[in-house]
Amino acid sequence: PPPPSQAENIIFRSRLPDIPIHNNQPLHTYCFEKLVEFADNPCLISGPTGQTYTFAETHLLCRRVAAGLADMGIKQGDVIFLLLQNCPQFVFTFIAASFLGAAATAANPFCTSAEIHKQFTSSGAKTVITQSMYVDKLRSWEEFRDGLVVITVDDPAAGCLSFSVLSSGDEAAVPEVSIDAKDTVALPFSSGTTGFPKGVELTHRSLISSIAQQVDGENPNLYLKTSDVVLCVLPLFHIFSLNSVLLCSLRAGAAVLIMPKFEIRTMLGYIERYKVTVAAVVPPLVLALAKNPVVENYNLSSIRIVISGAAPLGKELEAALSCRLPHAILGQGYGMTEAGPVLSMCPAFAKQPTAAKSGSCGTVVRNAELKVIDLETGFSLDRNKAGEICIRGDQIMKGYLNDPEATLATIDVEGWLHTGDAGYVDDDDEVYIVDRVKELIKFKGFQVPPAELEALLVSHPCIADAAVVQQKDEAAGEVPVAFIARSTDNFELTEDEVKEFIAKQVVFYKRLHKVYFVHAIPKSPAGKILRKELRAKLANAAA
Ligand code: 4UU
Repeated sequence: PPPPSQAENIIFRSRLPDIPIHNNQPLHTYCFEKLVEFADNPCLISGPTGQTYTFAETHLLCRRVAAGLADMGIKQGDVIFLLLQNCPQFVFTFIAASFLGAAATAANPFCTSAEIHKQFTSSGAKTVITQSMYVDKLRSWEEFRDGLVVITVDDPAAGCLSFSVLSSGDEAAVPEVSIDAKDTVALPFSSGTTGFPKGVELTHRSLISSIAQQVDGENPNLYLKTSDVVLCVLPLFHIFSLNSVLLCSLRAGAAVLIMPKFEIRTMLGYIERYKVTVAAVVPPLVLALAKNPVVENYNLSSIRIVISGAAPLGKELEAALSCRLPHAILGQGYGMTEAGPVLSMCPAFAKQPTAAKSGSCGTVVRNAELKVIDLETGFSLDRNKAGEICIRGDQIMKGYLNDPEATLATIDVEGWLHTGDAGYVDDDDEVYIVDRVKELIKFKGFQVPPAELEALLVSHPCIADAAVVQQKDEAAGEVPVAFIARSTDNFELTEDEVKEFIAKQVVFYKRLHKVYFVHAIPKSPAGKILRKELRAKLANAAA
């Protein structure tokens, strides 16, 4: 539908002035713009091996891998599939793709073979970079049998190539390509406001704009120094870590401490040993840092900034962590894959910090416009009034890959991206999220798309109809639960059978935590599931 007409939009902007952003160049050029200045500084530190790559070494490896990929036939416009835990090779390959004018899509290696295959085919990827322990997930694919090139960063499994075929490329032989700022460079997957996961086309321009909005200018909103050591424990296949940890650090000249997976003692040990100064976390990690008794045994005094994002952070939790890290600035970033991803960031992270209140997601990033619209009328709302948050600027996605319909449903004709988050802006320009009006469920910050689970459920012969919604959960924030209408003659289907049926087919965070049997799923006249009604049912049952 066309946007409703309102004489004038009420638009919120950053507390910080706009800055010039040179987003007309390739992402790798922008990230390594100050290579000469940073050349000998540590860039990537591998936690498990302790191996450090300087900026010069990192840049060299990125170019070698780019040449290696080109030798294997990867061309401009191709997509490379990363199925990796965090590791330096993730970084080399991601940046190498940028050099070639190609794009990288990264999937969670914990996903099932079928989940990974969906992303693989939908992204149109050509080559897979993974670890030998995940190769079994690819073996059943037709593409694998037909000779798909699979490269492993460790000792190659049967039928795979070693990463050394890439890293031994000739850095002087990186093909010259002419990259348009509107070319896609990263293709993370997100279900957005509705439906199945889709490829989110983030261009060179979107990512440069987003990084610049965070770390560029005289007074960066997120002030990273060349002496900083930034903790990279959140997975690089998710946009929070990829953008705000990795790419922002490359741009600002900070070192990135790479951890393949979260383990509390290992993480605390690294923080102490490498003197981590900036930690990007999700609320369950804040919980661990604030409440786990083992934290007392480590010296975490090097930490000066903790950025929490990807899910709501409770005030009590923030206060509890504050007690443990009295010298650190705690604050939130608010992001969404489609938004490039950052919409707002705590202003206390700035070089010239300004105060932020507990519970706020910070202020809208600079060089961007944010509005809050009435869910019914679409008209923009004034301060302190909650509605759907919309964002506009060069940082947002180009669109969903091969899905113009979903793109149009998310970015309107005036260029506003509709987030599906309900929130408001207060008198001090701070953004607060109060609810999620889209169907997406977030388990510890991980995306759980209900549509995916519903499709699996109705494929069961004893299930006539199904709806999946979130239920509040202390540890995970939210967990998916299902309402199920059984086929009339199959009343023997049990809750455990349903849970098991799903658990076999999905990654751990998409598992159902509860099943409610109902006679019918409430639907609108148009046939849409009335999720609000189901969520209200759960809230009433809990009260
Ligand atoms: C309440 O979660 C993300 C990106 C997060 C991010 C990125 C860069 C945070 C800080 C940063 O610097 O992306 P998605 O696409 O996985 O999920 C998006 C959704 C949002 O629409 C919102 O519902 O995750 C929720 N969300 C939050 N909710 C994200 N951040 C927050 C937050 N508080 N701080």
